[in-house]
Amino acid sequence: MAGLASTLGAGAMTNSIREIEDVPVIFVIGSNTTESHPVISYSMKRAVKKGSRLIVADPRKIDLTRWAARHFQHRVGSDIALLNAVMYEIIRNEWHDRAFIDDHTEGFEYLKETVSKYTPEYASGICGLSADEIRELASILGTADKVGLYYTLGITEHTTGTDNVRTCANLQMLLGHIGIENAGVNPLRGQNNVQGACDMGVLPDVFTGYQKTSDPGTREKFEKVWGVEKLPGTEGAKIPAMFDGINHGDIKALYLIGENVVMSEPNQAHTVKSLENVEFLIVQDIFMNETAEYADVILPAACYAEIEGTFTNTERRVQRVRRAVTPPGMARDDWWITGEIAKRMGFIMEYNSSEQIWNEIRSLSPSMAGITYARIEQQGIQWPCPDTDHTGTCYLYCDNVFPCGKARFQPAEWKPAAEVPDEEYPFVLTTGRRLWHYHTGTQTRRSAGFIDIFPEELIEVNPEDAQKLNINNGEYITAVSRRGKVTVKSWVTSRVMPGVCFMTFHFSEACANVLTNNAFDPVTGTAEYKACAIRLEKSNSASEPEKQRVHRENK
Ligand SMILES: Nc1nc2c(c(=O)[nH]1)N[C@H]1C(S)=C(S)[C@@H](COP(=O)(O)OP(=O)(O)OC[C@H]3O[C@@H](n4cnc5c(=O)[nH]c(N)nc54)[C@H](O)[C@@H]3O)O[C@H]1N2
Ligand SMILES: Nc1nc2c(c(=O)[nH]1)N[C@H]1C(S)=C(S)[C@@H](COP(=O)(O)OP(=O)(O)OC[C@H]3O[C@@H](n4cnc5c(=O)[nH]c(N)nc54)[C@H](O)[C@@H]3O)O[C@H]1N2
Ligand SMILES: [Mo]
Repeated sequence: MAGLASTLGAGAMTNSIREIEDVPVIFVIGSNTTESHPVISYSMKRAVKKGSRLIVADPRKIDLTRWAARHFQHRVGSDIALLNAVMYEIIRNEWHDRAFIDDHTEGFEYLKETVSKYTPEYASGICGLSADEIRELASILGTADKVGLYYTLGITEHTTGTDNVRTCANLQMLLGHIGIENAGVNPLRGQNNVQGACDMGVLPDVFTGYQKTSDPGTREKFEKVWGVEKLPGTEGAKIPAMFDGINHGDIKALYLIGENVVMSEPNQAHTVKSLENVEFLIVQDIFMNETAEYADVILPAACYAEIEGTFTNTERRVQRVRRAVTPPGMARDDWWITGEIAKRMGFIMEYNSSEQIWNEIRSLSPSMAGITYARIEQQGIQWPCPDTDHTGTCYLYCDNVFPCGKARFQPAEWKPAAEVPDEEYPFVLTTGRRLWHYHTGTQTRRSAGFIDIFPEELIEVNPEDAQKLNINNGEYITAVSRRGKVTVKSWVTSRVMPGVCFMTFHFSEACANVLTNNAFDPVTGTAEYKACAIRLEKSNSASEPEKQRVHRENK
């Protein structure tokens, strides 16, 4: 197989949510689960009440650590060093699952060789945990009956994101904790339907159901149903390549459907330059946003409560969505707008309903073939579901049948982040979310309740650092990176360790993405949102900064 990690990197939980409650050890690495995945965090808390040991590895003292038996607070960007050392210890103590490795994997010798230099002492110098702490983590994971591993963006949003994911997969393969109930490798998917979007082929190299565009047989199948000739077999561009293409004059138009890139892409100045350079920009959104300011055309879309269709959740469950309210004004379903544009460009893309589109998708995608609207009327079904008699799949790789035969270890060497602190920019900035807000705030900043609870951006600064810089809790300070600066209120807190700061991208007045680095993982194109270098300056004005770029009525 192309490697277990690449299947997992396509991003699907191998286990189901209900399986969380019955695993002896839950290992959460790089996921702020209580704030970003509150529903799943309830399953983890219930598991702890039933006797599971929750182990958290995160550079921040996130709320989940309150339920954890152990919190390993390692440095930002050091996951590969930490996990390689854990695997070194597991192999040294012979805690690895020889039978599973012999029968179902390949490349174990290569893994063993790669991790051989990651002694706990060596890794300690990189990740900041003591060698004993690393041995303790290895012993907890290595001697457990089953470990369920859960990760999110703390693992993926690095220039080494793919290698980080592979390393998580290597660990679970080494322990034989894959292809069985409860244990596995589980990326918690972020948006309500990001799993569905990927399943629908909203990636540069696949059709629906992860069928490769490079495969001539697959292309022929789609060409027949769509009545077209010669669908391209080449890969489309990922976001960094799109912006580069615009800036080099190769890409003339950009069509954004539900992406507020000015706020959500790294290095805002670079994003804005790209939007200014593109000849034609279409923004299709449910609200006016920062990105739409640059648009030539704005197309109003209907939102989740105004449409019929399906969303696929993090455990691969395809669920029905029903229209609860009528869309306002000229807002239309996203699929309808796209179809109309296709029509005006000369291709008849005539669909009458979401169900009709879904039936075409399932006729072309074996993994979803058995999921009909009638069958998910009451409860969703988890793909793979190959036919209408199949009840769906709770956990993947059951009986150790992997997509292309054996699971391959893909060991990786630790590499530092693209930008690390130095004298001029001595702090690591890592970024993410708060419970009370959603991404670029277009939705949550319209809710009075959320604004009351969490009205503005806060930068987390460790008390030791604050004392050295004479920063008081609640004081407005300036955070500066090589790409820009923002004025932001400080939150002096030991949630972050010394040398680390944390911000979100929820507030346009002080958006972390003014500061973040647009270096990206070469395989996925995902940016290094989780690590850049900044410095903190006392702000000249002691008062609240003037609000910039607030386009919202906040009703
Ligand atoms: N309330 C709320 N919930 C959301 C969202 C939202 O905007 N608001 N967005 C949704 C979306 S799309 C997504 S993708 C998910 C994201 O879900 P998460 O990834 O859980 O959310 P983040 O806040 O990005 O948290 C990442 C975690 O990684 C840690 N971290 C930072 N650097 C490192 C590192 O180098 N190594 C490790 N191991 N950990 C590190 C951070 O301290 C943090 O705890 O959340 C989803 N849920
Ligand atoms: N610094 C930093 N930046 C990050 C991240 C991070 O951790 N740190 N995380 C990244 C991640 S994981 C994600 S997922 C992105 C999110 O980045 P975005 O997707 O750009 O953020 P959203 O605020 O969710 O913006 C989505 C837009 O879609 C609109 N919208 C909502 N529903 C619909 C709909 O049904 N139809 C249409 N047409 N529009 C709709 C909203 O109004 C909004 O303008 O941010 C990324 N950026
Ligand atoms: Mo996301």
